[in-house]
Amino acid sequence: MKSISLIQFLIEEKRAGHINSELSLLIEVVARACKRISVAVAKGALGGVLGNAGTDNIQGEAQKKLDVISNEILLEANAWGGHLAACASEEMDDPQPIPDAYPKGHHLLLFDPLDGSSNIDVNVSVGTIFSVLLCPDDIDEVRAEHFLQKGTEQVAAGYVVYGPSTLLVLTFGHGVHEFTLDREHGSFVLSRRGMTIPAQTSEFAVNMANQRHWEAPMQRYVGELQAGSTGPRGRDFNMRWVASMVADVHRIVTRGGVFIYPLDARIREQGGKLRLMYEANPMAFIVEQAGGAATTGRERIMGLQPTGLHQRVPVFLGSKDEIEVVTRYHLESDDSRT
Ligand code: FBP
Repeated sequence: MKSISLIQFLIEEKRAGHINSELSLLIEVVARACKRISVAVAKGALGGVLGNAGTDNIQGEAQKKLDVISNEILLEANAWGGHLAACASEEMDDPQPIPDAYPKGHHLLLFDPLDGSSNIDVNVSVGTIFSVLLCPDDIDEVRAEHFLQKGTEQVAAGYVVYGPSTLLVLTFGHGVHEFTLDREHGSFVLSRRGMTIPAQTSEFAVNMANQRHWEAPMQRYVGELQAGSTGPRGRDFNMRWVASMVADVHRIVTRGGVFIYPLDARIREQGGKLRLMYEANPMAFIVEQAGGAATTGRERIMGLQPTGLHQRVPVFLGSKDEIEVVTRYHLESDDSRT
């Protein structure tokens, strides 16, 4: 395959009318920032970037040094480009306006600067997840409420995996495409065009340690997967859990599977573990664009009306047939209780 750089691909997408110049520039800037994060992650202990930063984020989670460094790299890179009205991050309580010194654009950017924090210090793949929305017209000051748009309003979404190789996976609503960072030339090169998720799968990803806290339909679903060929599903299933959403989802976008972070008794009050605006929605957009499905166990994730910038939701995503089964089990269980 003739090598196509990310820049070339963005020009093609512009010519096809899928994106405009401002969105193209935005993606270029985010990709460049992620190249810098990739260098910082790869340095590890030699760069003094491992361990805790000694501060907590709005969710009361201890911030890792790389959480803070990645957040700053993305903020700095996106401040002066003129393609953004504001951005919001897992690591910041409130949206970050574009400094008055710089021109403002028409897009809103949300990101989880470093996903998979529990894996940073043990050299397991981590990543960056981002979502792009349009900023409502005629507003003087961008506030959190302007970001609270349904996932179906996203104009772009992507993630970067910092693993053995650094990969950028992207959608503008016209399929899902993967780019690999060519470290020698310092540029992202198209490595897979039009990725698709098989409807059927025998692979599931969930943190089994939380099983005793799960709802009944979730117990039923995973119990049947574990029973395999001796149970009602009549075939065997295998399990994987990296505990970095980007790595687990990338495996699914590459070869199929289901990823589940359900509601459980420990996290019922907060509504789930993963965040809707910069984890669930961008991953749901990518998975749906690759032919998969993404629900809360009950509703389509991208159809949810957000109520808060750091809102959490249950996440069930991946191969369509399995998401259909586990969602049906939850709805049947709800019906049986009414
Ligand atoms: P952050 O690291 O960005 O907070 O993301 C949450 C996350 O690490 C996901 O990447 C991952 O899927 C999940 O939490 C792992 O949860 P657990 O520690 O329960 O296995």
